[in-house]
Amino acid sequence: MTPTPPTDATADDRDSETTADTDDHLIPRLGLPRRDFIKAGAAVGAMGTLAGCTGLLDNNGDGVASASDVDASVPPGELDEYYAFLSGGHSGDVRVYGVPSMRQIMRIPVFNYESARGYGHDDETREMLESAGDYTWGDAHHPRVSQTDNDYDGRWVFINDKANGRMARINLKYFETDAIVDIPNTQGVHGACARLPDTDLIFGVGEYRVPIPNDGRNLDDPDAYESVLTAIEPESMNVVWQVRVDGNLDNGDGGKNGRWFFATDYNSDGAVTESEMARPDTDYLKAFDTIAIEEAVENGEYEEINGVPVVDGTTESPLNQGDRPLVHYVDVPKSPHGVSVTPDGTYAIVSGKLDPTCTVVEIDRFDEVDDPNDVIVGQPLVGGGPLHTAYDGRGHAYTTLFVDSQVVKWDIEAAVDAERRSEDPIIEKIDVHYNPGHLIAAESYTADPQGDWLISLNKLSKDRFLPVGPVHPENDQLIYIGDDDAGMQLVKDTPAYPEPHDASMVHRSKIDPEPVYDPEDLETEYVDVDDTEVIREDGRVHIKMTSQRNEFGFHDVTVQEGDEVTITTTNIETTSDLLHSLAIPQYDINVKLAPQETREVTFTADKPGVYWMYCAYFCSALHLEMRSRLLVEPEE
Ligand code: RUQ
Ligand code: CUA
Repeated sequence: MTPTPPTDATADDRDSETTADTDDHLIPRLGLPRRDFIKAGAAVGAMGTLAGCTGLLDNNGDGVASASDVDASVPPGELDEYYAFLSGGHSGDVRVYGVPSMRQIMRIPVFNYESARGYGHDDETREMLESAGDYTWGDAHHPRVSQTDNDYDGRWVFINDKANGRMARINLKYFETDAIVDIPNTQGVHGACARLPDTDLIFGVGEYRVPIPNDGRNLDDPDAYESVLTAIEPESMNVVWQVRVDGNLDNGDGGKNGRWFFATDYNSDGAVTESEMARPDTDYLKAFDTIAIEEAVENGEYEEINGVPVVDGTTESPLNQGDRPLVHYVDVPKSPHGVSVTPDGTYAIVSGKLDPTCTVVEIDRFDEVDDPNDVIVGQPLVGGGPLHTAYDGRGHAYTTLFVDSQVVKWDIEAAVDAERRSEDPIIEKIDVHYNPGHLIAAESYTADPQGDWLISLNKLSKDRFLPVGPVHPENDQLIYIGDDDAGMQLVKDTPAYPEPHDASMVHRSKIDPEPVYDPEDLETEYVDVDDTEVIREDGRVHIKMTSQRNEFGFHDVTVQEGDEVTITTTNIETTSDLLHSLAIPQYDINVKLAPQETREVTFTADKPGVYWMYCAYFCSALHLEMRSRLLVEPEE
């Protein structure tokens, strides 16, 4: 999303005071402190960590240092230290980068049909996409990696579809999407987060207010529209409950101790136009007591709507009046956007978006205070257009400033000690190019961030890359944050196809993908050399065949015009990285087959003629010869 800035300001009219502040902190230096040297050294291999003491470069001539002497190159043949999972926005996919090289290693289709991976082209993935709403695209925003005991466990990535109100699960054993659920009673599921420490619930944060159920009632009565928070069970991907609230819901994050979930609300008035939505000086941070909500569901205190127990969490709800309210409403300025919980679980930090502050909320105080606003313990003045906050595990917060085109580093405890709206907790600001949305620090969402790398996901790149027409790439900038003395150091620009939103960064030791499929994990039955056959029955033809270098199990198969044809193909290779595909272009088929993978595709042979079935993955010198004929006999 592109948030509405309070003014039209962009990088070009940055506050000169903050720029000067940046300069002060970005001073040339001789080297990294030892601990950071070790971390950086591990990241880039033994060599080349300090590429001489070059100082900082004013490489775009604006008088501001914008590159550093931290060498983030990863030599050919060497591997990165981190996986970064970046959402693809309205491309609908997830991109996998290696950090610090920022090389894009893989793309994982999620809400988009994609031919290179045959996603949406075989029966199983097509059915998954169609049964979850039959949409052809999605807007993937918030990739969150599953955790156990507040640390990444390498099992799954969950990601929302902001456009169509869906939630998807990516299986990290195979780096592929294995489940999508279309969430009822909501439009535009924005935030996507887990209940921690163990990812036992996934939350979809319902952004758009609509009538519930949305069946034609209350069409033009916005006061009667509602948003819901949705809880999803991660193993089954079933929606287990929802909570309706006043106002709307935007971004979210889970507390670390299995109880709290936080979501921002930029439309507390329930408005339907931009100017009305931006009018109130405060909107809400909502704190959901998920344990109390589960108790209400267990006690039957809900209304079932479209098959889902919906609990009433509005301010007027009787369930919200006692000493254990389901949802606490905290007033925060102004159209707040991101919320994230600090690694130690002490605070939830909310970004003001239309107010130049972040609001620090002490989570334990919810049980102690009568007025929910008394949970606010700090409110540093961070700069223009604060959107999202990440952590280094050393007590610092890093917040993107959309309007100022900067990332600001500030001290969390200093913000608690300082007066409200004070700049004292600010440590430094660094210019980014330009207009950042999210940012992510290595393992920032866990209890133990790594504290070395940070990526600022900038919405605009303007002139940072060769011009490619009116659609510009975005710019994911890599910043080194491992040296508090030297300050934040901008290391790398990375053009990104529109439009990444959020990311999670995971140390490579926590992810262990399989190089080859285990046939046991696949729904479709393995076809071995002895199993190749053609089964014909009442206008249905089932072709079971193998694929291997350099042929399919049949050189030709004849079917009748009008037959419903199913082809099941197994790539019987066991050599890793040796893929085949089954492409029948005139029938719009292209199924990918990784080693030991079996896929099935069904179509109606409604065009008589000769159709080459060929392999679209380059598999050997005789790859072009890997083709067989499908002969469709005309009806008599
Ligand atoms: S949002 S740029 Cu969809 Cu995460 Cu804030
Ligand atoms: Cu098999 Cu190309």
